[in-house]
Amino acid sequence: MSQTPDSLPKTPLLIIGNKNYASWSLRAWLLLRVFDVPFRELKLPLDTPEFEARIGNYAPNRRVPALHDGDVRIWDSLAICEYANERWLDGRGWPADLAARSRPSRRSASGVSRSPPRARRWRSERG
Ligand SMILES: N[C@@H](CCC(=O)N[C@@H](CS)C(=O)NCC(=O)O)C(=O)O
Repeated sequence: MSQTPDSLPKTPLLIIGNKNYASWSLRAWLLLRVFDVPFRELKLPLDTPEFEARIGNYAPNRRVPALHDGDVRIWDSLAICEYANERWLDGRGWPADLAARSRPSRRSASGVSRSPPRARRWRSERG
């Protein structure tokens, strides 16, 4: 572990939707599980009144996954993976190869920042 402040409890809490079709949740869950990071898991079933009622207590963006590590609150799967990589994995969470290492952030960022098709068409029409 590269950083172990005394104020942080030993067992972080990962809040997820499910592991069947909530792939964002699964990514964070898999990283922690594959590297044997001890964590507790809280499932908030997607598209339910329970999710709507409780998610705001855990994630300001009202989405899963979210990770609570003591007072540290993290949301967004890539941010969670980056945090876990530094906090518990000493860099083993990402590939050693630089080009391979750029893949997760490139895929995740382009998924979030993708222009809607209409804007793309408008740009290509204008050259
Ligand atoms: N970019 C976010 C996406 C998170 C996301 O969209 N999660 C979905 C479930 S897979 C969610 O929480 N949906 C709840 C909602 O939209 O109300 C991440 O990587 O964590």
